[in-house]
Amino acid sequence: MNTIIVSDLHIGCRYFLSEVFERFLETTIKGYDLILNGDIIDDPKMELPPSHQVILNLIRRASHNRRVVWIRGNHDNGYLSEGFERVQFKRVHSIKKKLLITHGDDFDEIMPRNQAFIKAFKLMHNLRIKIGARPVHVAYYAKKWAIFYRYLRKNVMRNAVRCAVENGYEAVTCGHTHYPEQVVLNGIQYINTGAWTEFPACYLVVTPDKIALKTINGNAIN
Ligand SMILES: [Mn+2]
Repeated sequence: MNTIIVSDLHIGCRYFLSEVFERFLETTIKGYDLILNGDIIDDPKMELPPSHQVILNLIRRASHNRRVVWIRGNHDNGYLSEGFERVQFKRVHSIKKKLLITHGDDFDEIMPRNQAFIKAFKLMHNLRIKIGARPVHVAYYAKKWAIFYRYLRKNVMRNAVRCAVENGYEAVTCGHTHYPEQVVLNGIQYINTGAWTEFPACYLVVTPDKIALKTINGNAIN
């Protein structure tokens, strides 16, 4: 069975591209298994706007005629909702010995240790919006901090690749960094599927002979 993998939808977040994702679910993924690789819900305690609730209903419906796996990330860990009996919730998933799939927060040694920095950072982000700057998702703002962001990205990448090597996988895919990329490091393919809170929204297509990262308009990412 062929599989499609997406990550970091952040359903409930004002930047979630709900209409784009709805179209994607109704068209692109027909005939594929679906893997949701973490941070699918932005905040489990928050009530969802109706247009976002629709997406959860579509995911629920999709699970009745294909395999749907929901891998927990740092945002949606502990999320429980009725009607997802056919969805498999887990922290790590794999497709044979070929592809290791996990959100990536376990590989992140930087963010959890820098709570004070994150707090200050969010404060500045909020202040910036209050001053009148165009509101952007906090991850988008983080990308302006190029050196810190690059360090975070590479840290997740290096640890993911190390984990793939140690466990005998040919490739590994994560989300978490909100930065779509497909690279080869130490002979291991590392793919990050980015986020659905900004363009280009990406998805990974896994077939018996290839692993390809694509944007929603069908283009390959590199
Ligand atoms: Mn995320």
